Amino acid sequence: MEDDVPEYPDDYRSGYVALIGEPNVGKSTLMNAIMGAQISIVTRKPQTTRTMVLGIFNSDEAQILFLDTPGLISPKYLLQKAMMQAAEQAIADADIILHIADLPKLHKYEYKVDERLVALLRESGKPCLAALNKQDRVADAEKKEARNALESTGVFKAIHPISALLNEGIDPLLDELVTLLPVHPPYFPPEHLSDRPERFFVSEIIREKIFEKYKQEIPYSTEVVVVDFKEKKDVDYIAADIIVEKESQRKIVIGAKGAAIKDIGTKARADIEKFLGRKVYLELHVKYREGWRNDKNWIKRFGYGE
Ligand SMILES: Nc1nc2c(ncn2[C@@H]2O[C@H](COP(=O)(O)OP(=O)(O)OP(=O)(O)O)[C@@H](O)[C@H]2O)c(=O)[nH]1
Ligand SMILES: [Mg+2]
Repeated sequence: MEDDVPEYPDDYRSGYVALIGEPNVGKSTLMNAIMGAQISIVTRKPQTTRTMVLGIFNSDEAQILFLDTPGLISPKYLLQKAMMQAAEQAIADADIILHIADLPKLHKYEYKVDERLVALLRESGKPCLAALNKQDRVADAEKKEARNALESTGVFKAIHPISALLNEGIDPLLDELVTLLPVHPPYFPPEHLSDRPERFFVSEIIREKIFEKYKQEIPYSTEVVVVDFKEKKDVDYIAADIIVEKESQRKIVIGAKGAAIKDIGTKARADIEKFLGRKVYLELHVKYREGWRNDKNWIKRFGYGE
Protein backbone atom coordinates (compact mmCIF):
# COMPACT_ATOMS: atom_id res chain seq x y z
CA MET A 1 0.00 0.00 0.00
CA GLU A 2 1.48 3.30 -1.06
CA ASP A 3 -0.62 5.37 1.28
CA ASP A 4 2.23 7.86 1.91
CA VAL A 5 1.96 9.22 -1.62
CA PRO A 6 -0.72 11.92 -1.65
CA GLU A 7 -3.28 11.84 -4.42
CA TYR A 8 -3.95 14.91 -6.54
CA PRO A 9 -6.75 15.50 -9.01
CA ASP A 10 -5.76 15.29 -12.68
CA ASP A 11 -6.44 18.98 -13.18
CA TYR A 12 -4.28 20.09 -10.21
CA ARG A 13 -2.30 23.22 -11.05
CA SER A 14 1.09 24.37 -9.85
CA GLY A 15 3.62 26.98 -10.86
CA TYR A 16 5.67 30.05 -10.04
CA VAL A 17 4.32 33.59 -9.69
CA ALA A 18 6.92 36.38 -9.55
CA LEU A 19 5.94 39.46 -7.53
CA ILE A 20 7.51 42.36 -9.37
CA GLY A 21 7.40 46.10 -8.75
CA GLU A 22 9.16 49.16 -7.40
CA PRO A 23 10.49 49.19 -3.84
CA ASN A 24 7.99 49.69 -1.03
CA VAL A 25 4.83 48.96 -3.03
CA GLY A 26 3.82 46.06 -0.76
CA LYS A 27 5.16 42.93 -2.52
CA SER A 28 6.26 41.28 0.72
CA THR A 29 3.11 42.39 2.56
CA LEU A 30 1.02 40.76 -0.16
CA MET A 31 2.96 37.51 -0.03
CA ASN A 32 2.62 37.37 3.77
CA ALA A 33 -1.11 38.18 3.55
CA ILE A 34 -1.65 35.30 1.11
CA MET A 35 0.49 32.93 3.18
CA GLY A 36 -1.09 34.00 6.48
CA ALA A 37 2.41 34.07 7.96
CA GLN A 38 5.43 36.35 7.93
CA ILE A 39 7.70 34.75 5.36
CA SER A 40 9.26 37.95 4.03
CA ILE A 41 10.22 40.89 6.22
CA VAL A 42 8.28 44.14 5.83
CA THR A 43 9.33 47.64 6.87
CA ARG A 44 8.31 51.17 5.96
CA LYS A 45 11.61 51.61 4.11
CA PRO A 46 12.29 50.87 0.43
CA GLN A 47 14.77 48.09 -0.47
CA THR A 48 13.83 45.92 2.48
CA THR A 49 13.82 42.67 0.48
CA ARG A 50 17.26 41.75 -0.85
CA THR A 51 16.90 38.28 -2.32
CA MET A 52 14.26 36.08 -3.90
CA VAL A 53 12.06 34.64 -1.14
CA LEU A 54 9.77 31.72 -1.89
CA GLY A 55 6.31 31.41 -0.34
CA ILE A 56 4.49 28.12 -0.97
CA PHE A 57 0.70 28.51 -0.97
CA ASN A 58 -1.47 25.38 -1.05
CA SER A 59 -5.15 24.94 -1.78
CA ASP A 60 -7.21 21.88 -2.80
CA GLU A 61 -6.86 22.75 -6.46
CA ALA A 62 -3.42 24.36 -6.73
CA GLN A 63 0.01 25.03 -5.30
CA ILE A 64 1.17 28.57 -6.04
CA LEU A 65 4.87 29.26 -5.60
CA PHE A 66 5.23 32.97 -4.95
CA LEU A 67 8.61 34.56 -5.59
CA ASP A 68 8.97 37.74 -3.58
CA THR A 69 11.71 39.94 -5.03
CA PRO A 70 13.69 43.11 -4.30
CA GLY A 71 12.04 46.27 -5.66
CA LEU A 72 13.26 47.38 -9.09
CA ILE A 73 15.88 50.14 -8.98
CA SER A 74 18.87 51.34 -11.00
CA PRO A 75 21.73 49.70 -9.08
CA LYS A 76 24.48 51.94 -7.69
CA TYR A 77 26.60 49.36 -5.88
CA LEU A 78 27.22 45.62 -6.10
CA LEU A 79 24.68 44.59 -3.48
CA GLN A 80 21.97 46.43 -5.43
CA LYS A 81 23.20 44.78 -8.63
CA ALA A 82 22.80 41.37 -7.00
CA MET A 83 19.34 42.44 -5.82
CA MET A 84 18.32 43.24 -9.39
CA GLN A 85 19.70 39.89 -10.59
CA ALA A 86 17.35 38.26 -8.09
CA ALA A 87 14.37 40.11 -9.58
CA GLU A 88 15.46 39.19 -13.11
CA GLN A 89 15.89 35.56 -12.09
CA ALA A 90 12.37 35.50 -10.63
CA ILE A 91 10.99 36.83 -13.93
CA ALA A 92 12.91 34.14 -15.80
CA ASP A 93 11.70 31.38 -13.43
CA ALA A 94 8.07 32.48 -13.35
CA ASP A 95 5.04 31.01 -15.08
CA ILE A 96 3.09 34.19 -14.35
CA ILE A 97 4.22 37.70 -13.44
CA LEU A 98 2.21 39.66 -10.91
CA HIS A 99 3.12 43.32 -11.05
CA ILE A 100 2.39 45.19 -7.84
CA ALA A 101 1.77 48.92 -8.19
CA ASP A 102 1.35 51.49 -5.43
CA LEU A 103 -1.91 53.44 -5.84
CA PRO A 104 -0.99 56.53 -3.78
CA LYS A 105 2.32 56.73 -5.65
CA LEU A 106 0.66 56.38 -9.06
CA HIS A 107 -1.64 59.23 -8.07
CA LYS A 108 1.28 61.36 -6.90
CA TYR A 109 3.15 60.86 -10.19
CA GLU A 110 0.09 61.55 -12.33
CA TYR A 111 -0.44 57.90 -13.29
CA LYS A 112 2.80 57.57 -15.22
CA VAL A 113 3.66 53.90 -15.67
CA ASP A 114 7.35 53.05 -15.85
CA GLU A 115 8.10 52.26 -19.48
CA ARG A 116 11.14 50.15 -18.65
CA LEU A 117 8.98 47.95 -16.48
CA VAL A 118 6.38 47.58 -19.21
CA ALA A 119 9.13 46.64 -21.68
CA LEU A 120 10.56 44.10 -19.23
CA LEU A 121 7.16 42.46 -18.76
CA ARG A 122 6.41 42.45 -22.46
CA GLU A 123 9.79 40.94 -23.33
CA SER A 124 9.25 38.15 -20.80
CA GLY A 125 6.45 36.83 -23.03
CA LYS A 126 4.70 35.53 -19.90
CA PRO A 127 1.14 36.17 -18.77
CA CYS A 128 1.10 39.31 -16.61
CA LEU A 129 -1.44 40.46 -14.04
CA ALA A 130 -1.37 43.70 -12.06
CA ALA A 131 -2.37 44.33 -8.47
CA LEU A 132 -3.12 47.95 -7.58
CA ASN A 133 -2.13 47.95 -3.93
CA LYS A 134 -2.90 50.26 -0.99
CA GLN A 135 -6.46 50.89 -2.16
CA ASP A 136 -7.23 51.77 1.47
CA ARG A 137 -5.36 55.02 0.89
CA VAL A 138 -7.07 56.32 -2.26
CA ALA A 139 -10.54 57.33 -3.48
CA ASP A 140 -12.47 55.35 -6.12
CA ALA A 141 -11.78 57.96 -8.82
CA GLU A 142 -8.05 57.52 -8.27
CA LYS A 143 -8.34 53.76 -8.54
CA LYS A 144 -10.10 54.20 -11.87
CA GLU A 145 -7.40 56.50 -13.22
CA ALA A 146 -4.71 54.04 -12.18
CA ARG A 147 -6.56 51.15 -13.78
CA ASN A 148 -6.88 53.10 -17.03
CA ALA A 149 -3.18 53.90 -17.01
CA LEU A 150 -2.17 50.26 -16.55
CA GLU A 151 -4.78 49.00 -19.00
CA SER A 152 -3.46 51.31 -21.71
CA THR A 153 -0.07 49.55 -21.61
CA GLY A 154 -1.74 46.47 -23.08
CA VAL A 155 0.45 44.01 -21.15
CA PHE A 156 -1.90 43.01 -18.34
CA LYS A 157 -4.49 40.28 -18.68
CA ALA A 158 -6.34 41.68 -15.67
CA ILE A 159 -5.96 44.38 -13.03
CA HIS A 160 -6.97 43.83 -9.41
CA PRO A 161 -7.32 46.63 -6.87
CA ILE A 162 -6.26 45.27 -3.47
CA SER A 163 -5.13 46.18 0.01
CA ALA A 164 -2.47 43.74 1.12
CA LEU A 165 -2.47 45.39 4.52
CA LEU A 166 -6.21 44.96 5.08
CA ASN A 167 -6.47 41.68 3.18
CA GLU A 168 -8.90 43.10 0.61
CA GLY A 169 -9.33 41.84 -2.95
CA ILE A 170 -6.98 38.92 -2.48
CA ASP A 171 -9.34 35.98 -3.13
CA PRO A 172 -10.36 37.06 -6.65
CA LEU A 173 -6.69 37.65 -7.42
CA LEU A 174 -5.79 34.14 -6.24
CA ASP A 175 -8.65 32.63 -8.26
CA GLU A 176 -7.39 34.33 -11.39
CA LEU A 177 -3.79 33.26 -10.77
CA VAL A 178 -4.92 29.64 -10.46
CA THR A 179 -6.70 29.74 -13.83
CA LEU A 180 -3.44 30.88 -15.47
CA LEU A 181 -1.20 28.25 -13.84
CA PRO A 182 -0.11 25.19 -15.79
CA VAL A 183 -1.68 21.83 -14.96
CA HIS A 184 1.10 20.23 -12.94
CA PRO A 185 1.45 18.21 -9.72
CA PRO A 186 2.69 20.13 -6.66
CA TYR A 187 6.43 20.87 -6.60
CA PHE A 188 6.72 20.79 -2.79
CA PRO A 189 5.14 18.71 -0.01
CA PRO A 190 2.11 20.61 1.36
CA GLU A 191 3.61 21.22 4.82
CA HIS A 192 6.46 23.37 3.43
CA LEU A 193 5.99 27.15 3.59
CA SER A 194 9.32 28.04 2.01
CA ASP A 195 12.60 26.47 0.92
CA ARG A 196 14.98 28.39 3.19
CA PRO A 197 16.54 27.13 6.41
CA GLU A 198 15.51 28.61 9.76
CA ARG A 199 18.83 30.50 9.87
CA PHE A 200 17.73 32.63 6.92
CA PHE A 201 14.50 33.73 8.60
CA VAL A 202 16.32 34.43 11.87
CA SER A 203 18.86 36.69 10.15
CA GLU A 204 16.06 38.47 8.25
CA ILE A 205 14.12 39.16 11.46
CA ILE A 206 17.23 40.76 13.00
CA ARG A 207 17.77 42.81 9.83
CA GLU A 208 14.14 43.94 10.01
CA LYS A 209 14.70 45.34 13.51
CA ILE A 210 17.72 47.30 12.28
CA PHE A 211 15.73 48.67 9.33
CA GLU A 212 13.03 49.80 11.72
CA LYS A 213 15.39 51.40 14.22
CA TYR A 214 17.64 53.54 12.01
CA LYS A 215 16.86 56.16 9.40
CA GLN A 216 19.16 56.55 6.42
CA GLU A 217 22.53 54.96 6.20
CA ILE A 218 22.73 52.07 8.67
CA PRO A 219 19.97 49.81 7.27
CA TYR A 220 21.52 49.88 3.80
CA SER A 221 24.99 49.15 5.18
CA THR A 222 23.92 46.26 7.39
CA GLU A 223 24.01 42.52 6.86
CA VAL A 224 23.18 39.86 9.43
CA VAL A 225 24.85 36.45 9.56
CA VAL A 226 23.77 33.68 11.89
CA VAL A 227 27.05 32.11 13.04
CA ASP A 228 25.75 29.55 15.52
CA PHE A 229 22.38 27.86 15.99
CA LYS A 230 22.02 25.06 18.51
CA GLU A 231 18.69 23.51 19.29
CA LYS A 232 18.64 22.63 22.96
CA LYS A 233 16.03 21.07 25.20
CA ASP A 234 14.58 24.20 26.82
CA VAL A 235 15.99 27.07 24.80
CA ASP A 236 17.72 27.38 21.41
CA TYR A 237 21.07 29.14 21.39
CA ILE A 238 21.51 31.52 18.45
CA ALA A 239 24.54 33.75 17.82
CA ALA A 240 24.50 36.29 15.00
CA ASP A 241 26.93 38.87 13.67
CA ILE A 242 25.59 42.24 12.59
CA ILE A 243 27.95 43.47 9.90
CA VAL A 244 28.22 47.18 9.08
CA GLU A 245 30.59 49.04 6.79
CA LYS A 246 32.43 51.37 9.14
CA GLU A 247 33.65 51.61 12.71
CA SER A 248 31.45 54.69 13.22
CA GLN A 249 28.38 52.65 12.24
CA ARG A 250 29.44 49.86 14.59
CA LYS A 251 29.42 52.33 17.48
CA ILE A 252 25.94 53.52 16.58
CA VAL A 253 24.52 50.00 16.40
CA ILE A 254 26.03 49.16 19.79
CA GLY A 255 24.84 52.47 21.29
CA ALA A 256 25.70 54.09 24.59
CA LYS A 257 26.47 51.35 27.13
CA GLY A 258 25.12 48.81 24.62
CA ALA A 259 21.58 50.20 24.79
CA ALA A 260 20.93 50.09 21.03
CA ILE A 261 22.06 46.51 20.48
CA LYS A 262 20.13 45.44 23.55
CA ASP A 263 16.96 46.95 22.12
CA ILE A 264 17.53 45.27 18.73
CA GLY A 265 18.15 41.95 20.52
CA THR A 266 15.00 42.16 22.65
CA LYS A 267 12.76 42.94 19.68
CA ALA A 268 14.38 40.38 17.41
CA ARG A 269 14.24 37.65 20.04
CA ALA A 270 10.51 38.13 20.57
CA ASP A 271 9.81 37.71 16.84
CA ILE A 272 12.27 34.84 16.42
CA GLU A 273 10.55 32.98 19.26
CA LYS A 274 7.19 33.58 17.60
CA PHE A 275 8.55 32.34 14.29
CA LEU A 276 10.25 29.22 15.66
CA GLY A 277 7.66 28.50 18.33
CA ARG A 278 10.52 27.88 20.76
CA LYS A 279 12.39 29.82 23.46
CA VAL A 280 15.57 31.45 22.21
CA TYR A 281 18.76 32.81 23.74
CA LEU A 282 20.08 35.36 21.26
CA GLU A 283 23.64 36.66 21.26
CA LEU A 284 24.51 39.53 18.92
CA HIS A 285 27.92 40.88 17.93
CA VAL A 286 28.52 43.95 15.80
CA LYS A 287 31.43 43.89 13.36
CA TYR A 288 32.52 46.03 10.46
CA ARG A 289 33.77 44.96 7.05
CA GLU A 290 34.95 48.04 5.22
CA GLY A 291 32.78 48.65 2.13
CA TRP A 292 31.35 45.11 2.06
CA ARG A 293 28.33 46.01 -0.06
CA ASN A 294 30.61 46.89 -2.97
CA ASP A 295 32.91 43.90 -2.57
CA LYS A 296 32.10 40.86 -4.66
CA ASN A 297 33.63 38.37 -2.24
CA TRP A 298 31.63 39.61 0.72
CA ILE A 299 28.44 39.84 -1.36
CA LYS A 300 28.93 36.22 -2.36
CA ARG A 301 29.73 35.08 1.15
CA PHE A 302 26.58 36.75 2.41
CA GLY A 303 24.58 34.73 -0.11
CA TYR A 304 23.77 37.37 -2.72
CA GLY A 305 24.28 37.03 -6.45
CA GLU A 306 24.97 33.72 -8.12
N1 LIG B 1 -1.78 51.55 3.60
C1 LIG B 1 -1.23 50.44 3.12
N2 LIG B 1 0.07 50.19 3.34
C2 LIG B 1 0.60 49.06 2.82
C3 LIG B 1 -0.18 48.13 2.07
N3 LIG B 1 0.64 47.13 1.68
C4 LIG B 1 1.86 47.40 2.19
N4 LIG B 1 1.85 48.56 2.88
C5 LIG B 1 2.96 49.20 3.59
O1 LIG B 1 3.96 49.56 2.65
C6 LIG B 1 5.27 49.46 3.24
C7 LIG B 1 6.17 48.60 2.37
O2 LIG B 1 5.69 47.28 2.36
P1 LIG B 1 6.59 46.06 1.87
O3 LIG B 1 5.71 44.87 1.82
O4 LIG B 1 7.84 45.97 2.67
O5 LIG B 1 6.94 46.54 0.40
P2 LIG B 1 7.89 45.81 -0.68
O6 LIG B 1 7.31 46.07 -2.01
O7 LIG B 1 8.11 44.40 -0.30
O8 LIG B 1 9.23 46.65 -0.51
P3 LIG B 1 10.77 46.24 -0.89
O9 LIG B 1 11.07 44.93 -0.25
O10 LIG B 1 11.56 47.34 -0.29
O11 LIG B 1 10.85 46.22 -2.38
C8 LIG B 1 5.04 48.88 4.64
O12 LIG B 1 5.05 49.96 5.56
C9 LIG B 1 3.68 48.24 4.54
O13 LIG B 1 2.99 48.17 5.77
C10 LIG B 1 -1.57 48.42 1.87
O14 LIG B 1 -2.33 47.69 1.24
N5 LIG B 1 -2.03 49.59 2.41
MG1 LIG C 1 9.84 43.37 0.16
